[in-house]
Amino acid sequence: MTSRWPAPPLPLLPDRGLPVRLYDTATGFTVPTAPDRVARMYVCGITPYDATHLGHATTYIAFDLLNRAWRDGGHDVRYVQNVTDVDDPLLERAAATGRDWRELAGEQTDLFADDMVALAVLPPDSYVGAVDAIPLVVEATQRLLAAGHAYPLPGHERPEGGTEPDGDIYFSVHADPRFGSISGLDEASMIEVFAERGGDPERPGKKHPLDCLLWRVARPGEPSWDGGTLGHGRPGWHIECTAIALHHLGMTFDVQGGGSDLVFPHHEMGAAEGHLLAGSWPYARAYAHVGMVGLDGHKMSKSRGNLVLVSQLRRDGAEPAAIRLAILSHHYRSDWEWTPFALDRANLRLATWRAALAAGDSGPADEHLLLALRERLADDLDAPGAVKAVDRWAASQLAAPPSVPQDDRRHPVGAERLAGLAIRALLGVEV
Ligand code: 5CA
Ligand code: ZN
Repeated sequence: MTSRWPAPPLPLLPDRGLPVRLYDTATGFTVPTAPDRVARMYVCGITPYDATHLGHATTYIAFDLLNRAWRDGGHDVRYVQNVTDVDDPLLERAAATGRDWRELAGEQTDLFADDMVALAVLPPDSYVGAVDAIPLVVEATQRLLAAGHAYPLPGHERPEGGTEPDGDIYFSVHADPRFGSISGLDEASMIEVFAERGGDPERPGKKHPLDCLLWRVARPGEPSWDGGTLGHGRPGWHIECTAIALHHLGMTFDVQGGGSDLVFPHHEMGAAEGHLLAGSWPYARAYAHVGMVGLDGHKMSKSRGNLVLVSQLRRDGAEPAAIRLAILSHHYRSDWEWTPFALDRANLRLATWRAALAAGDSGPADEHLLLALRERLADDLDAPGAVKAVDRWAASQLAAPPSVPQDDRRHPVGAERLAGLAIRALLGVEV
C-alpha cells in the first residue's frame, strides 16, 4: 500500500450530525447515504504525472466534506483511494521528459500528499497503488475470463503501422445487462466519449467497440509484471479501481466518487465489472460526481496544460485555508472557472470569520451555526450554503459584540469556541 498522508486534527462536536443525502448520478435522485454504521467510500485517485491542480483539489475536498459529515453523524468511515501509478499517460510523460516513470510517479504522489495535508483533507484508510494491486487485477481478470465475460484478442497489424501482439484481454461490456445504467448514455454517445477518454473503439478484432482493456500484454520498452496465466503485462485502467474497491471495501459499498469526467467510461465499466465479479448488484449504492473546474474556458487538465497548481499557489504565498474556502464557495456538482479573484474573496471572508471569532464567545449563535452547518452539508453537501451560514453568523457577531468583558468570558482562555470548532470539523477550514 502507498503510504498515506498524515491526518489533520478533527475536533469532536457535541451531539450528532444528520444523515447525509447525496445526488446519485445513476438514478438522477438525491438519495440517503450510508444506511449502516460503517460507511464505505471509494474515490478515484490521481494519475501521478503532474502536480495537483485545483480540479483535483476540488474533487478531494468534496469527498472530504462527505467523510467529515459521515463521521460527525456517527459513522465509522472506510475510505479507499487508488493511485494510478502505471498507465499510458504517465509512461508517455516520463518518456517525453526523459525520466524514469517510477521516479516521476513517486515524486508526484509525494507532492499530492503535501497538497492534501496543506488543504486539511483527511487521508484514506487504504491508499492503494495500481502496481501494488496487480495480483488483485490478475485474479479478477482470470475470473472474468473463466466466466466467459472476457476474451483475449489475437495479434494484428495496426491501422497506423506496426503490429500488436497476441493476448490483450478485453472485457465484454454487454455481459452485464445493467451496462449503461450509471451514465444513462446511448450507445453512439458512449462510443464517442470512450474514444475521447482513453478507450479504443476502433481497435480491430474486438467483439464490441465499447469492450475495454483488462490486461495489456508486455510490449518492448514498457514495464510489465508476471500475470500468471495472462502472461506478462500490466493492468487496464477500469479494472484497477474495481479490483481495489472489491478487495478493500467489498461489494455494494456506499459511494463511488470522482470527477464528472469519470462517469463514462470509467465508472460505467467499473460497475459492470463489479456486477459480474460479485454476481450481484449494485456495485455502489450511489455514484457521486464533482463538476469540472476550468480555466480560460476549458476543463483544467494535465493533458491540455491549463493548470493552476495548488503547490504553485502555495509557493506564491496563498494560505491553504483560503484556497480551500475559495473551492467551498462553489457547489461540488457545478462546473466553474478559477479566477485569481476567488482567492481574494476567500481571504476577505477568512479575515471576517476570524474577526468574528475573536469578537464573541460561544453562545446560542454558535449553536445555531453548528445546526445550520450540519443541515446544509447533509443536503447534498451544500458547502456554499454552509459558507453563507458562517457569513451570517459572522455578521451578527461583528454587529453586536458581547456585553461580557473579554476577561470574564465563560470559557477558559485558550478554549476554542463552538463556532470555530464547527467550522474546522465540518468545513475543514482552519480559522
Ligand atoms: N487515476 C484516474 C482515476 S482512477 C484519474 O482520473 N486521475 S486524474 O489525475 O486525472 O484525476 C484525479 C481525480 O481528479 C479524478 O477523480 C478526476 O475525476 C478529478 N479531476 C480531474 N480533473 C478535474 C477538474 N478539472 N475538475 C474537477 N475534478 C477533476
Ligand atoms: Zn478510478
